[in-house]
Amino acid sequence: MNPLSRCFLYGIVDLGYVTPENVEPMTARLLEGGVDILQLRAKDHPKTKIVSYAEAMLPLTRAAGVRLILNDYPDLLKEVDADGCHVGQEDFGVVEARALAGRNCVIGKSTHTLAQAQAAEREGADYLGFGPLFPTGTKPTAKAIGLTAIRTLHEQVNLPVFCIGGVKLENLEEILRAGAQRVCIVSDLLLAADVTKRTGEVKSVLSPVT
Ligand code: TZP
Ligand code: MG
Repeated sequence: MNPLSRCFLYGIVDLGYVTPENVEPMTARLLEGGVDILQLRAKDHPKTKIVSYAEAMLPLTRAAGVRLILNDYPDLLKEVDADGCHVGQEDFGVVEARALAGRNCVIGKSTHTLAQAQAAEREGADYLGFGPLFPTGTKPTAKAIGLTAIRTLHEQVNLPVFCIGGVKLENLEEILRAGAQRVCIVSDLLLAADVTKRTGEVKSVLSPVT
């Protein structure tokens, strides 16, 4: 399994963009393009459906050696053999999420400020999301934080940090120049005419030598 330290591109199969029938083919395209870690995000979908989407994705993520992370519902890790769960500031604490998962797994946490990132590290998160950097239609209510905090964050926090929110192939170099090392991209991958190709292009900017 790809260790988190070697994960640079985080993809999300987001049911806001992907129909249930396309969960499996979209998973295949993202994996073929080279995502290093993959999340299932299905806002407002019933838990039973989330379990079935995850079960459709798991054979593919397993074969690729890529971790599958469930958004929002740590308790579902008791039902599905996914590798972890991602929680927001308004969701569960990391310790609570681990207890609900009931087994060894990866817990990621969304953060929007340096203070939240330091708190999530103290809580025992395995990785962080940091953003939204830019306004994004994928999470329209969230306030953009810009690029200025990224470098300090990496100096102060010793966890893998995935910068998220409005990250695209076209602004990736700018985000890396601001100090980002890892990114999570949703719509720029899922809405691309050729998802595999776009994912591969992003990957090669992130890790040109690997
Ligand atoms: N959390 C912060 S921004 C965001 C999430 C889930 C959405 C990012 O989506 P996109 O389409 O890559 O801007
Ligand atoms: Mg959440």
